[in-house]
Amino acid sequence: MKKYLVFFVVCNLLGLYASAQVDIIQNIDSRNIQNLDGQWHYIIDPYETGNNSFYQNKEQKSKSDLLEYDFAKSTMLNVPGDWNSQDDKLLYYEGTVWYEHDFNVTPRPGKIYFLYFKSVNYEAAVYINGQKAGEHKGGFTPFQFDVTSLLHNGSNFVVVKANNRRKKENVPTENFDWWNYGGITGDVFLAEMPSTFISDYKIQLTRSDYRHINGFVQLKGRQLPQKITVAIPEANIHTMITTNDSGYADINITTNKLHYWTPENPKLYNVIITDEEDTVTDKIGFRTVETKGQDILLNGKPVFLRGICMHDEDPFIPGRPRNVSECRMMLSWAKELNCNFIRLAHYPHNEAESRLADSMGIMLWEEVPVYWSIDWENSSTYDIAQHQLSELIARDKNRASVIVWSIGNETPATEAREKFMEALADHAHMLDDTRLVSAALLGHINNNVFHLDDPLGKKLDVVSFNEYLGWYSGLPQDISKYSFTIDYGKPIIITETGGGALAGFHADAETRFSEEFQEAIYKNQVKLIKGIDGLRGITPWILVDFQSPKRMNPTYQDYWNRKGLISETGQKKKAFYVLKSFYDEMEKKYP
Ligand code: GCB
Repeated sequence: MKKYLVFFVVCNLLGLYASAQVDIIQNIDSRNIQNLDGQWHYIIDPYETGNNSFYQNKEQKSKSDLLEYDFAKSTMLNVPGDWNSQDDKLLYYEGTVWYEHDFNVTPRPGKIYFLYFKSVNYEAAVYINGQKAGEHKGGFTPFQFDVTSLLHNGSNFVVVKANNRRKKENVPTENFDWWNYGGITGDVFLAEMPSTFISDYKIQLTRSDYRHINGFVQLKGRQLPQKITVAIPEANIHTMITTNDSGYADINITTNKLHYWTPENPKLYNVIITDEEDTVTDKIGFRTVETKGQDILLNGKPVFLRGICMHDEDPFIPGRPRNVSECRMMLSWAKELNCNFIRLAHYPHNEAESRLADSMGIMLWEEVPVYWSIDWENSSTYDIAQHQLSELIARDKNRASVIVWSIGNETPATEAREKFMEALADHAHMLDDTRLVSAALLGHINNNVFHLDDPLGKKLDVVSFNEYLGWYSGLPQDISKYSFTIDYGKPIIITETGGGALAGFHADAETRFSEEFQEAIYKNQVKLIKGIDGLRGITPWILVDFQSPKRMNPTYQDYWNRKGLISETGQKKKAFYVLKSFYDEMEKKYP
């Protein structure tokens, strides 16, 4: 066993990873923020020429000054937004792009200022007025820097070096089946916080106790300890707690006044937290999720997850969604399919999606990009995977919609991978014991039997796997010949199945990429999987066609993965209706 494996197993035993702190302000949108979104100047820098100078954002002072860059004269990109969809030169670009943006602020004495990024893919180095504010790795989760001491009164500038180059040791690694959208893909805010502020909180029901709200509040700042009130006025809850010297306080509230959050009635409560200087209001739903034998119980009642997979891509741009209405469009398509569940593959999505899912009544599977064969033996790869998981859980831990944390997708079982993934599963359980932990596993096929015996299944609350019978193995008409062996005694979710079709291309059910071929896969899959004992949900691959550099067939794909039930122009394929009628049937079985 490699040294680092021993190290992180020991660290986990000692609980050291428990202290892997993620400092992000909870519920940033509802804080006192200055929105820095808009047009930012940019410079494409494939050779990293700007490393020692661009952060200074120099201007030419005299006519003889030599300056080989000039942000003020450079063109602009919209923030938030990936760069690939905004400039033809950047469609396939992987490397460094420098961003620059001017803003005005009048810092007030006693306040603390944070520069907050919702997501920058993949590495970001951030400078304010020529001084380094900090660095971040990981393309999908939020991060912030305390910039109080870097701000000037009046005009300020921020420079961001963003780099999306794929690397073996990154998470995801070099090989993945989606577009490597680069840049500042999420909102950017300057948050003004009081000298002691509510930094973080978790307010959720305990795993199987419908009457017990559990969690914590974390204050940061100068005047600690402090008294805090937590109020849920509609449920007649007003609780007073006092933090310790580090600003931390546990929340324990017993109540029988709550209406529980369900997909059918996604009830959200205003929750108001107040300390001596700060107040934050959130909308939180209360529900329990647990497993019992092979059942998944939501508020104690067995559910069947009528799901679909989704990438975080608006097909009409095409690119990363930039606002709430684009996210709503995607979630509404899932609703039309009669889904009550979405797998947000394969990385953390735009935060708006979990907020929308809370209010639209959709349960979610959220995932980190531990995808295919990453660099299992590299300790810094483990650290970045774990950090992304911590950041995702830190961001979305108050969302009732999120019921599953997924620690990865299709990771081939080896000894090194086993240690890595087990540590990640422990980490997810340790950070949040109110949700289920899973991963999309791989099976193997022998004599028409699909075996699932990945040892990682033992660590997971729900056993999930991907299978492409009828597409990567055999043809649609062969599907009925297969059977499954899965022996964990846990609930099972099929996290991927399906096949590709070019919308509008019609032929017989044996013609690859025809809508009829895809339809036959869905018809036969639905019949086959009904026989799986313990099947408690499916999330076929995928709601909408998505861009992928790995899909190069010029006739049918043209750099689009065509396994969507809806095309990139919004056209529903025949298979959409097959899955919808299966879901209508399952809804009746699990009312
Ligand atoms: C998979 C992957 C998914 C791919 C899909 C495909 O198993 O999990 O990311 O896009 O197959 O289309 O092959």
